[in-house]
Amino acid sequence: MSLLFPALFQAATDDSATVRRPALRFGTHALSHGELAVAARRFAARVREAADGGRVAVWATPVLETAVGVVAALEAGLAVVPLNPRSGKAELEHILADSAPRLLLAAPGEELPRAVRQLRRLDVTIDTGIRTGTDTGTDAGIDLGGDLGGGETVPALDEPNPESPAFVVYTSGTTGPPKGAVIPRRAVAATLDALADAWQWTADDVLVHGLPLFHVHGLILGVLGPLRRGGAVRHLGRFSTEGVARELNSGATMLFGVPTMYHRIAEALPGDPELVRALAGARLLVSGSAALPVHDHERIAAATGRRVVERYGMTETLMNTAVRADGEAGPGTVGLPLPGVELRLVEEDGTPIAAYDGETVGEIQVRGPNLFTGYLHRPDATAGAFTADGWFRTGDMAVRDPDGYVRIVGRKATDLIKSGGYKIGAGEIENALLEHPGVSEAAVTGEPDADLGERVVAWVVATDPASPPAPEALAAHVAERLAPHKRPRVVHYLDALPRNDMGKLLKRALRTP
Ligand code: MCA
Ligand code: AMP
Repeated sequence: MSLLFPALFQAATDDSATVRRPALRFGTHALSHGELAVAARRFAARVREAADGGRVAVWATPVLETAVGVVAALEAGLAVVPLNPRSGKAELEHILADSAPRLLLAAPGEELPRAVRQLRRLDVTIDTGIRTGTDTGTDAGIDLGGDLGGGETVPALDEPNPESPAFVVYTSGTTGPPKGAVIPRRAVAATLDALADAWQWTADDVLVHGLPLFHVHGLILGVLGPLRRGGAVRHLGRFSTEGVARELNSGATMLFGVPTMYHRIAEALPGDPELVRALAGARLLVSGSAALPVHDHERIAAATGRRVVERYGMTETLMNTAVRADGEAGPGTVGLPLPGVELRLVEEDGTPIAAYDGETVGEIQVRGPNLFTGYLHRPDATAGAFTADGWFRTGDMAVRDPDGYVRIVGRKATDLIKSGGYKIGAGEIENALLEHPGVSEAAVTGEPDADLGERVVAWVVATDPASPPAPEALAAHVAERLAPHKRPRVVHYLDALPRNDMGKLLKRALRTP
């Protein structure tokens, strides 16, 4: 029998070595696999009762309770809706109305905004079954039959159908509010096992990262990944190059980050010998969520002798390709399709491209067990996302090299912005800006940014051109409604937006001089 529920955490078997191994560490708060199994199973029973089969929202601050709450809800067989604790009012209200969670899990003491206060709240309690004053130390507390010493039993819950939803993760489109991607348990298991194969990821690995826990990258790959392997994750709470150096120099073996984090590492390396030593000694450095600039890749390689490997995925598809641990990690390549993933490039009209010439550009389409099942309450959007024969249209444009390596060269939609690794739809920001009384017209574009990859730029026609709203006021307006990472970093004021004879907005004409 497995330590946690079998299908998602199969690798964490119940041998006594795994039981004692570290599983999760957030600052000074840590749990071994055995402690996590007991705490999650105990809490799962409470979650299951309170949620009554409904979805479970998790207030995803970067703390141990978030990880335990997610594991417990999954063990209870329920779908988790991770919430960005910095979501603004409008975004939060939309997500809650759309996903209708029965319950909200949060760390004790966490102050919640008004929008979530109407939900039933359950504080995540971490009860590892280890009682002081008894001699039933860690081992005795973790009898996997469920006997926790003192005769108390915590039975494992039945493993749900692999097609049942594990997560509903909200992701931006070009227009309208974010859509909830329904990710089944089967996809989580498939993607984590494919990555394990690609990266020789084992129970001996200790991952470090400072990614947010309300997206696929930080939560599914960065927390469930190590747990499924029976290994460990140390979360930094908040990304810093000091934190990365400290953990990699004290036992961590792998680093996950978005390109902005690697950019900040590349900037810091010249003056930080501890950081150089840390990266040079790591087993694997992985970048994802956006393209890693060649310049940063090369600067890190030159300073540390290590090449960052990239993997390519999406909320809807989880992971599609990766540079393998034993593969050739060059700048600008996201590697080979993962085991089980079918990948093709197609022309504008849908014709598959046969060439592996490093030149012919096509849209990436994928099929495989890693895919989501659809957007919640959006059959129209789900249907539009797939071809008639079941390929998912990623909207990412790429070429394939003769050795099969995929290189992403761009994106189909200019109205999708990737900033700091977050996907941001221009439309949702335009709508938020238009709700400001000082804005009569608004357009949003993404522009290259050395740190963020792209920065959000707003083009605004003021209601009163004589006294337009200040850029900071517009940034705060968007941050409060949506989320701080969606706020415009630059605001340009125009007398009119450029339009063609039909009145259609010409976004391509909007470029910072
Ligand atoms: C600034 N702040 C504000 C305002 N201005 N707050 C409210 N109103 C304002 N007007 C605050 C911010 O909240 C934040 O607060 C601080 O100022 C700085 O924010 P910012 O400059 O936006 O960001 P940063 O702190 O520099 O963060 C860079 C980052 C971050 C750490 C790289 O962008 C990040 O964590 N990115 C990860 C994205 C990710 O995980 N994507 C995965 C999705 P404070 O200082 O208190 O924090 S993609 C995915 O999952 C797919 C599957 C894939 O392929 O991986
Ligand atoms: P999201 O929808 O937030 O999950 O972001 C998914 C998108 O991030 C993909 O469609 C790509 O455009 C982009 N992406 C993820 N990983 C990479 C990568 N390694 N290189 C380039 N783009 C990436």
